[in-house]
Amino acid sequence: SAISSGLRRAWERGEFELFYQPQVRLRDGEITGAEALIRWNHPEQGLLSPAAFIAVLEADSLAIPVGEWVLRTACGQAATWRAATGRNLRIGVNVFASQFNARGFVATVDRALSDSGLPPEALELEITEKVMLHSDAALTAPLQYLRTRGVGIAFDDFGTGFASFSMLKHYPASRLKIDRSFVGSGESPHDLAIIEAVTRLAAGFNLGVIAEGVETAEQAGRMRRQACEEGQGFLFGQPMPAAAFAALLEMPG
Ligand code: G
Ligand code: G
Ligand code: MN
Ligand code: NA
Repeated sequence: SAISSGLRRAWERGEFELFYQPQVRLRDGEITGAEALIRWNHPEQGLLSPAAFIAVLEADSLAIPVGEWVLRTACGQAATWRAATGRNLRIGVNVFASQFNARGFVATVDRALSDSGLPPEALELEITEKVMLHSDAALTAPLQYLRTRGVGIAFDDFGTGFASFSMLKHYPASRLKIDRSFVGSGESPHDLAIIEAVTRLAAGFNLGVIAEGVETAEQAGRMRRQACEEGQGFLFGQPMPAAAFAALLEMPG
């Protein structure tokens, strides 16, 4: 397809770029890190969201090389920001299904860490249920190894899938990311009940919690009262180019 050959060219020409969206401690608004989000800088169409091309990347076996580039770029960027600010910033990196299921995934993560000098604790891999469902129990061991090394494992879009509990039981996590569909409309008693259940679940498993899609101060306050430590969303910042995130950290370049 057109998008398919376009993506291969984009990869060869270096048209992918990482944007960064701040993650914030709800108690005091302090930036704790960022989630890296890929964009395609299309020569004619401008910035394209991954929603439009992730499936094609997966189908064309580009997800593994592009995913490795995302990981290495994000780790390098985070190491630079940590060195420049002296702050204990974390970077969240989304993992493609085929990347996660490929042999050598753990080695790729290890190499990204050692080449960048980023401490394992500063990296959080974001894994969705969709990524997990296509994997088998054999993947528990690599994830366990990464956790043991200190790498964070966040369950992304938590609560939206059919197997959230099963994931918790079978894979090691360090944090739950409450999906924005529960956060954004949290005035409804049903959404509130889900948020309460997820934060209680997190406490029971000794995991951190972060709310996604926080758009208003009311939502941030509500999440804080529900014992959710951190938030991410348009209230704190849109996904932005690296230079803009650096400016937000009040550092040069
Ligand atoms: O940033 P945006 O809303 O356009 O992201 C759309 C979707 O693409 C989200 O589900 C997000 O998790 C996913 N995504 C964004 N960047 C990456 C990436 O670098 N790797 C993977 N695997 N998924 C990403
Ligand atoms: O699936 P994942 O959670 O990784 O997707 C992150 C996506 O959510 C990003 O592409 C980003 O554009 C989008 N996003 C981030 N914050 C907000 C928000 O406050 N509101 C909405 N509607 N979308 C958001
Ligand atoms: Mn994510
Ligand atoms: Na999400």
